[in-house]
Amino acid sequence: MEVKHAMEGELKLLIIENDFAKCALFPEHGAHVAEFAPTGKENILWLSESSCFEGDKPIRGGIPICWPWFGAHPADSDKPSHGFARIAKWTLDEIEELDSGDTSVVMSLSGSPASLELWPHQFKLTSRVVIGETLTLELTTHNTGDEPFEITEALHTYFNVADVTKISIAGLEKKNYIDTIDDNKTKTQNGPVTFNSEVDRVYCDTQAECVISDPNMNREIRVSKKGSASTVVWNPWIAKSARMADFGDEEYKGMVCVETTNALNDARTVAPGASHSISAKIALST
Ligand code: TA6
Repeated sequence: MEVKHAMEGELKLLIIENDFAKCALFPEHGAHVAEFAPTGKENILWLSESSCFEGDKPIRGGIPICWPWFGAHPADSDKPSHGFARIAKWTLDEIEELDSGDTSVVMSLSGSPASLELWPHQFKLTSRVVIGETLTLELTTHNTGDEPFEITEALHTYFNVADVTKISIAGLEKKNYIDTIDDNKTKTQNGPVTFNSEVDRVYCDTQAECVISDPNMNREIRVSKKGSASTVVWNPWIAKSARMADFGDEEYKGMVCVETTNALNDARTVAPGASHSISAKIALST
C-alpha cells in the first residue's frame, strides 16, 4: 500500500494506491472520495474539470456526502444545499492495510457550535471507505444527543461514462419515482433508464443494485447498497450544466449520478444513543 499526501487548491489530498486500485480523497473536506480506479482501468468516478477545491465549497464530482438533509433545506433556503457535511472539516482518524490487501480509511465529523447554528442536534458522523477491487463507502450516523433526530442523506456518486446518450441503467424497472423536473409527479420506470434530456428522479422504496451499462467504455458499473431506501438518478443536461459555474457546459455528456440515498419520504429517525448506517459498494462487472 502506498500513501501519498498532496494539495489540490486549498484542500489536502490523500492518494492511496494498493495492489487492487488507486483512490484519491479529501479526508478533511467532507470526507470526499474524488477518484477510484481499479488497477489498469479507467477512473470509475467522474470529477468536473471546473470543480472548486476551496474550503467553503462542495467538490463537483466523486462522492459528495449529503447530510443531514438531501437537496434544499426544507425550511431555510439560506442553508447549504445538500446539508453541511460535504463542506465541513472532518478528521482523518485511521488508514489501515487489511489482511485482504484492501485499504480502509476512517474519517469522522462531530457536532460543533458551527453545526449547531445550522442543525440543532449533537451527532458523530463516521465514514469508512474500503479500497480494493471494489470501493465501499459506509456512512454511520450516531445520535450523541438526548433527543431523536430525523435525517435525509445521500452518497451522491458521480460516475464516469463515455457518452450518456449511449448508456442504460438497469435495476429500477417498474419502480415508482418522483420526477423533480416535472412538478414532482410520481411515475413508474418503464425498462432501463436512458438519457436524451435532463433527468432528476428519486426512485422510492428500492434496495436494488443498479447496473450502468456503458457500451462505449465496454464496461458495466454495479452499484449495490445497504441502509438506503431510495436511489436518485441525475444528469443535468444542457441548460442546467450551463447554469453551474463548477460544471463545464459539455461535461454532462460524460457523467451520470446514481445516488445511494434516503431522500424525501425515506427520512430516517435516529433515537438518542442509536446509530444508522448507509453504504454503497461500487464494482466493475467481471
Ligand atoms: O441529486 C440530484 C440533485 O438534487 C439535483 O437536483 C442537483 O441539484 C444536484 O443534486 C446537485 O446539487 P448541488 O447542490 O451539488 O449543485
